[in-house]
Amino acid sequence: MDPFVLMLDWRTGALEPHTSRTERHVSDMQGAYADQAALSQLVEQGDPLVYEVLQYDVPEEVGQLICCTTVLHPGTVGDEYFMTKGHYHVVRDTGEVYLGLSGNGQLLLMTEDGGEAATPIGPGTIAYVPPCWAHRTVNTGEDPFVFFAVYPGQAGHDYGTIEQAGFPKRVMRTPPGAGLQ
Ligand code: PAN
Ligand code: ZN
Repeated sequence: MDPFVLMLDWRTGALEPHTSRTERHVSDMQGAYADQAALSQLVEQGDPLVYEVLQYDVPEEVGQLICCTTVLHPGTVGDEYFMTKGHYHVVRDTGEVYLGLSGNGQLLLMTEDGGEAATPIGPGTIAYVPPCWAHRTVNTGEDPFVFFAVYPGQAGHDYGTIEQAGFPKRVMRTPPGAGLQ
């Protein structure tokens, strides 16, 4: 593998060049949100894009580092903010670094033995995901939430464990009018 450079647009998350672009629409998120009826309705109303990941692929091997950006769009399913699927790394003892670029969100973390954590991420925030911690991001703002991530080449993504167990916390918008008398 030869050295290379990538150009990152901090506002939009555009990464050039990239070798893969993964889109996740509402229909790809079955079971993730509390409000199943709201999810079905959104799918029928045009199945909006929830997030996209731009990545520059390198060999999925020990020693390599994978660089990618995520653009998590603003929106809700019912009152639950748009979020990523969330995953453990298949190779559990691999960490990750997230760098917030634009917009605002939350990083939710958990371990298989009951550990829980959450941290806000905004422009300039560097969040460290230690080995063995599952991670999911949530867009709590009104603009796209954009962040850059670097993780070990051999890590792999285990989505199934999260699809079964979910995360202990859901991040909900306060419904309009709630709390007003
Ligand atoms: C990130 C995530 C990305 C999309 O690059 O893969 O934000 O989230 P999901 O993979 O949970 O759909 C990362 O943590 N890579 O390891
Ligand atoms: Zn990860």
